[in-house]
Amino acid sequence: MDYKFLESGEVSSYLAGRTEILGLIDPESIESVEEVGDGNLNLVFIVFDKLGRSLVLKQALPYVRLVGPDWPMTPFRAEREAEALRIHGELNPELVPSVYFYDPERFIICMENLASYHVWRGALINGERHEGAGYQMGQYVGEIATGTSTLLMDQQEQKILAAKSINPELCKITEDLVFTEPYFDIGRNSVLPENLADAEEHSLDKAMMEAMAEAKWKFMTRAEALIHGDLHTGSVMVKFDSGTTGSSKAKAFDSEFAFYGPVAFDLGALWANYVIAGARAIALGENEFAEWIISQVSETWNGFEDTVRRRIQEKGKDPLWNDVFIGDMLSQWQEDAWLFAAAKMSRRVVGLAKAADIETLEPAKREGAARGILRLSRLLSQQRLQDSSPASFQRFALETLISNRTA
Ligand code: SR1
Ligand code: MG
Repeated sequence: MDYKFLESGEVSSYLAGRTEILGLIDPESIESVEEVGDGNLNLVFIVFDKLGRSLVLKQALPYVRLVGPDWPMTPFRAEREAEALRIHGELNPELVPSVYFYDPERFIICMENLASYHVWRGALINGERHEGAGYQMGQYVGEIATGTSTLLMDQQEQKILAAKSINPELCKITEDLVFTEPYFDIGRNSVLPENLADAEEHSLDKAMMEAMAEAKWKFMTRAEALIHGDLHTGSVMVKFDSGTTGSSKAKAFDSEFAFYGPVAFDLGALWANYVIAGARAIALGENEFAEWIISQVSETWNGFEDTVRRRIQEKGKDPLWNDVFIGDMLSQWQEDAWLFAAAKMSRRVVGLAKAADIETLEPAKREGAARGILRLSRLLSQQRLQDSSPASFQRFALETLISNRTA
């Protein structure tokens, strides 16, 4: 494969003549090009012209950026991302950045620069409360759960889209890093010396391993909807909404892991990352802020459930998919969200690709935060079978994180 890295010096000529960006930026008066990619996989450039207009160029590298060329990775994932952004954006025009064009030869997505937004993980680390962000992300997942599944899509169109949306290489990353490697280390796991015993206890827990087998099987076989596939707080941008006092706007991006998978995986990813942010706040003695963060579990669930019920009422066509069936589906998604949240929170503690919320804590505080997350993930993986309400999830999360705090 002939692969050409995008260089900042060529951005002006690269954009020249692209009719899709006419009026959005002037390629002949580019003022600045800054590479800002802080994720694990890609190159990301923010481009400004002399009038202050901007856009983003995101190029999928032919390897995993976090590790380097020793871990090759298909750049065709950019096509999956561009398609998911387009489809999710049609269902959620307010909750997804616009795509201006996709370049299949250079694996580059040209998209809206969310100039006044910040990555949610960073905003949480800074102690910002973005009211409404959790609910909006629940709405986003609810629109996808209904709008890309056979709940609302035309049966033929849905099958064709599902066939086109396979993303085997990116799914394999998740299957390995999230479900298997935390229990069967192939040399990519790491923790503080003070947490070695916690990591060992975690990896040897038989009940947890059984739960993870169930989680991995569901991830690999439940082709329900075109899910985001990596919906942590680093995949969400937030900003305070100047128009509405006390509320914020949120947008989901970075959907290169999108594939037809279980809806609850996206919910669980959000919940897990609220726990991770909450663990940081508790480690720093900010319990009130931690309570607010963890309350986003219910907020997200409410946004999701409201959207699913509303969409089925407005547009549902299949008479078999009545209120009783939708109620059963919601119960199953709720229980599975606990399962996936358990998987997603512990992998960020023991496995490759950790979370800045925890990693930037001084070791004495990180020790308790990491231990609390590992213990909580095991508790959640079992307790989901008794009571899978978001309120109960939140109670377990706060109690466990507080009781394991160190320093
Ligand atoms: C090798 S990629 C590591 C992680 O980064 C992404 O955000 C996904 O969560 C993936 O597991
Ligand atoms: Mg990402």
